[in-house]
Amino acid sequence: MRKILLSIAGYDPTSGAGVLLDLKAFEHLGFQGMAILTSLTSQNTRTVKEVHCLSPDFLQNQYQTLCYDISFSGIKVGMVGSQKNIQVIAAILSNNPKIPKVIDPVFKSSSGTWLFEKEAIPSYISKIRGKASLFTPNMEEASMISGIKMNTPEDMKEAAEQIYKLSYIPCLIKGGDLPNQKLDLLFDGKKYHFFKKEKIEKKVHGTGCFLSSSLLAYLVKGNPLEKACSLASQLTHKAIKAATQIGQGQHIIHFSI
Ligand code: PXL
Repeated sequence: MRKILLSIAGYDPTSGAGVLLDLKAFEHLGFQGMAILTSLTSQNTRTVKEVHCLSPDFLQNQYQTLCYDISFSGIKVGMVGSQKNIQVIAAILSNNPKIPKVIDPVFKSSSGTWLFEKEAIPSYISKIRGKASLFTPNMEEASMISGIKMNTPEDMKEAAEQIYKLSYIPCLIKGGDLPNQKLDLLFDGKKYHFFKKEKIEKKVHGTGCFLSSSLLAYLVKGNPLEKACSLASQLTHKAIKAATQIGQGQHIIHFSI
């Protein structure tokens, strides 16, 4: 029987991000994907028009109903939508201490719309403290959490260390667009590991969702953290190269990769 991975995230009707993309990544790597929703969005490949957050009670209800029947081998958290949902998500993470869990913070869409309350970021971090295997902010999110602007690999190290101190979760700062190079940085609480990346001049939606979902899948397959990051980073690179412009806005990841 295929192992089951759970995504707790938002709905993007283009399938370019959120639960629809997470499920595709899980299935691509040989898992059965399931999802419970924090929020619905009205969007196309150009812009996010509206966000509708689902209530914490309904989020809890979706989880309870599903977990009464199903056992999960891994959990990924994406768009939380509203600070009201964090308490429920933190309890779900605590209820599953033994399985890999990846948290991908989603504060803003790639087209620039806020998808979370900015002032609630410190409370978000404190509520998830120590509750996951990996935390995967992009450069902008890492800056918002740590208060550190990053221009060099040393700045990235400082930010990752600060985020680890606040969250007590190993941290992968992804999409590190520095002046002369592109790097991801993993800090596991002790060691730093940089992953060098080739720059691709393409605006692709949902790369963070895809990276964090594939990372969860690689962790559940039994890979150690550094290896899982490297494999997920390679697959995401391939997915970005293959992404196409289906509408008039950002490119979308699909699975002819
Ligand atoms: O890419 C971040 C993201 C994640 N999840 C959902 C989204 C977006 C961006 O628009 O809509 C549901």
